[in-house]
Amino acid sequence: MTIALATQDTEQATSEHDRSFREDVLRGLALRPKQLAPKYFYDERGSQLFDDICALDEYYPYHVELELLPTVAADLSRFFRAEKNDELSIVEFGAGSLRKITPLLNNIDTVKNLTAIDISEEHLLNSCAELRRRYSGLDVTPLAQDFTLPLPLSQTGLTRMGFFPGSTIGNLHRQQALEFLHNAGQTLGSGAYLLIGVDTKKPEHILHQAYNDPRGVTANFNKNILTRINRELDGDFDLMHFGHHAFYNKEHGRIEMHLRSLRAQRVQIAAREFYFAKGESIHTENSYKYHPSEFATLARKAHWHTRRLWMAPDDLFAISLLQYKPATTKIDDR
Ligand code: AVJ
Repeated sequence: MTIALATQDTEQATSEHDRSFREDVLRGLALRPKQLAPKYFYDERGSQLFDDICALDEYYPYHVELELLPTVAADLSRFFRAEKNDELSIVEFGAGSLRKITPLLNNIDTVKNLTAIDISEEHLLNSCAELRRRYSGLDVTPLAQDFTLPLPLSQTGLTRMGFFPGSTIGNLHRQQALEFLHNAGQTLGSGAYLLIGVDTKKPEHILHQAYNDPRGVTANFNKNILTRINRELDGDFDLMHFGHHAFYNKEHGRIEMHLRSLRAQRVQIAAREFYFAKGESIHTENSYKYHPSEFATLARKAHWHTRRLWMAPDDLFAISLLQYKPATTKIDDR
């Protein structure tokens, strides 16, 4: 029953999504510097390319977090038992291929239901179907939408835990991250938990390699957004004349990805024309890196308190368990 309802919701979200894609692309390419939102990477092909990135040795955030998760899950199982929260409802933000939920489900036997939110509908529905086959007692609800939007969650009476792995929060700049944390708190409710994976600051060459793999998978992932614009918005980008450019911006503590115009050129999109100077770039993604203490301070500003912190070997990645305790009075909010 939940499944039928969720399907209706996703159909609505999809047409809205198509409209905003067109508007966002036209608006973003009219800005200086030109920019596109990273959520638009994830059409069917883009989601596949992201999975290919995760298979690369250079892309450490995926492997390192996945290796840390069984330990986290075993600790969590004990933690929730001690807190007397017997049954758990998990909401995964930006669920993608749903590979990271497995260690949690295998180690915590009190998870009753899972709401999986992801913008890539096909990909999400396939992953949810597979999960249902593997965990027959689990109630799985897909929601195909932008995970930063408010969620229509039904009351369950269970303890809620948001799950936001992969350092996807790194795509958001500080203000957006605060907004996300605030909204997640409002949706999940007072006392709820959020298990969040956050990539750390580290020697630059490690970061550089992760976003400049020698096989060019990341470059293809980046350029796929142009292919998508060509197909869905009647564009005529020539992929030969754009280059992948990713670097660590130390001042802002983030990896930036750009698509750089390799020559002066004009591009048509939805019957409009856009001019690119040689060397001009489209900023397609930020991936912020946080020291664990930096992240705890940010979360605290949105009333999320750090209850546990797990660090991967060499501090390559961090996973935090936060708890939402919104201030009840203004005096509290210092
Ligand atoms: C899925 C947003 C966490 O920022 O590392 C991977 C996306 N971009 N390689 C990241 C990505 C280039 C990834 N996130």
